[in-house]
Amino acid sequence: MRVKTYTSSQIRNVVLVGHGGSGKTTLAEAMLVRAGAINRAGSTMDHDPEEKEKGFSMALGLAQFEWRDHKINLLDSPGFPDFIGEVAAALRVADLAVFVVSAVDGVEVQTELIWRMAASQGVPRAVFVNKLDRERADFDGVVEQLQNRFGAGIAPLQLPIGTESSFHGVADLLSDTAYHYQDGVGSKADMPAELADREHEVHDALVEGIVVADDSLLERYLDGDVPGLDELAHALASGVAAASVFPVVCGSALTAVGVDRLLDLLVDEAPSPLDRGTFPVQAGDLEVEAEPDEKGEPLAFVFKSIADRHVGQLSMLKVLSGQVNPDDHLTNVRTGSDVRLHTLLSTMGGDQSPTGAAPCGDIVAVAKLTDVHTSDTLAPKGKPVRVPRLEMPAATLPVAVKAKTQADEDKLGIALGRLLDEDPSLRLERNEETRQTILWGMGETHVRTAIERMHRKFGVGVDTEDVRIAYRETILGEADAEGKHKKQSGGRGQFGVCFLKVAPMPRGEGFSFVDAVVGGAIPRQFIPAVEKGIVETMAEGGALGFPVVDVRVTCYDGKFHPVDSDEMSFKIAGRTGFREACGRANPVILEPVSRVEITVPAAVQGDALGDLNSRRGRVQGTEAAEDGEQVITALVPTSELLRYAIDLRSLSGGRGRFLFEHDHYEPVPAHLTDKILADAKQDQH
Ligand SMILES: Nc1nc2c(ncn2[C@@H]2O[C@H](COP(=O)(O)OP(=O)(O)OP(=O)(O)O)[C@@H](O)[C@H]2O)c(=O)[nH]1
Ligand SMILES: [Mg+2]
Repeated sequence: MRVKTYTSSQIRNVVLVGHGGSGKTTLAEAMLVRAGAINRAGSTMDHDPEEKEKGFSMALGLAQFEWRDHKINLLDSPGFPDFIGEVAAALRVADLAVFVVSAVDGVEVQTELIWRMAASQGVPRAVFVNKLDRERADFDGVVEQLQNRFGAGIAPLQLPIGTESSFHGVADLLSDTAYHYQDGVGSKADMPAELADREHEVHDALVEGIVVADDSLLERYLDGDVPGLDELAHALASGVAAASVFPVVCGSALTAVGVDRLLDLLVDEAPSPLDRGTFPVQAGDLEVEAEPDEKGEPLAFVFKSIADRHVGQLSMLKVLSGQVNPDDHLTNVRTGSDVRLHTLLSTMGGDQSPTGAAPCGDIVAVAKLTDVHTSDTLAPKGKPVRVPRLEMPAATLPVAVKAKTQADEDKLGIALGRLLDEDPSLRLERNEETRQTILWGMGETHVRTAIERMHRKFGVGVDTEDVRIAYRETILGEADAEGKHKKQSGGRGQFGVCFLKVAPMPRGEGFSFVDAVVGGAIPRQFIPAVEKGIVETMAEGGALGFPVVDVRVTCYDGKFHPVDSDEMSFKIAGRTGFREACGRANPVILEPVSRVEITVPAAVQGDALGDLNSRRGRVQGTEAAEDGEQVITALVPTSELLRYAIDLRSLSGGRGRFLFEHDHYEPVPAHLTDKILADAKQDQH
């Protein structure tokens, strides 16, 4: 089989991003149909059974195809906020993010958030205003919104021809050309008379927008010399690559109007991987800039791993420098192990086919790499440069997971590992205090689909349960008790008595044991047994049943029997004495309190503060941030944060985000104690 090879400048890495339901997947498939890569739209990009069933995308889809002698590596990303991790991975490897915006719904929350993510990473951007065939589609309105929100770089390159159900073409402003569509294919046509005046006006505005980005062009323009089409297109491409100009085109993914013009835009105006310039890598402790070099040594980054039903594990690589060939040996920089690549694969949704060498900038899939995970760097032996790991937004919704059966239990660890490799926006935590395994996700849908996927892909049944809070207990007062263990049964008996005094210690000090026994009331060799009994009880649970902290125990007296006393007897005496003393020393439950940093639009700050108040939060400060946002810092009991990810999303219309970490323990208010004790009892049954 002969496989066509491409140079780096013929490669375009493009991701479709935007709010859920704006038409990304439909557009991706329309592009594939138009380019002749598939025959029929409908099942290439959302090929996962879950995606088919739910009708929206949950994971990155990749389709690699040709348009006008260029290789387009097209990534389709999910718009649903729970799957933002997929967008983060795609933005790392894409050289252009095409924002798909519905002409009916306008610029929506997720579009704004992703725009901000892309901007912070300097990713070049363009906009496809979609659904112009629909009722109430408003191209001008969307352009105005784009300009208001994203600034002067927004450059509309087209105007729609016809409206709503009669929408049938696009007018290219740069070339002054109209395209009319028949069955998804555009052909040049006369500029409609009703558009001519408007077209001229917008054309001039566009030319001015482009020439200001280029000093020499601007000078000539001011001298009355209007640059030619090629020069303008060239200047536009530089602006796009520099992420300072954001072209806006339009169409309908459903009727395939404007889709081929979008493909042309990718070839003519989108940067190749070489145009993106240097990228940061870590060489030892140093961060340095590396160059995408077609002739350099190979360097590849794993941006996505997929557990595929047919081929097993698939690793998606972007070749950041050099060329990667089938059967190459590279080193996994994380582990130092040799990695043999075998066959390189080209991807069309859920299908793969063998392909040849991957030049600098290309994206390629490789099956069954041993111990290679998402975010790994592959480099030649002895060249240990490392590409920074993917940075994922914080997963803030916890759910406790538990294997359904023993057979599931045996496979759980491995399955969770593979799940996290496939989706690094999930996080796993083992809480030894509550003996729960916690899966953290971005939202309810995220964790639910992760659990479904564990079942479907790895055959592991998982139940979820409420997350238990790691309560502890301490004492507020001092008290004494006698711990006595006495047993007479047949032969040798058991006997040990200790007198204990317990007293509170400052928070975080843990435990101290004072041996104040005098006159041999307890023989020396048994005193450590008393302490051991106390330490064990502290861990197992004190008077209220929770692990005990911050207590000083003084053992000040005791009794023994020359024959019956032994270590075990004193250990048990220590346990009973300690538990009893604590019960008399005003025991209280301690709860974990987290430090939370919440970012919300200023408009909902009041609501967010009111909500924190109802969660027993104590606000530490508020501060204005960029883009009219406010950052609130607060101390909030951790038990009040378990569903905050869901509540903050609805409270802020999807715009709020937060981070939190454990800060300290403090006593639970008295009115909540009974409920916590009742819940804890329930959990034990
Ligand atoms: N009328 C019309 N409907 C469209 C167009 N593009 C997409 N749709 C419809 O909009 C709905 C959502 O389309 P998708 O392509 O799944 O949207 P998406 O952006 O991939 O959605 P997520 O994967 O959830 O982010 C589907 O019912 C499509 O048929 C269009 O240009 N015109
Ligand atoms: Mg989709």
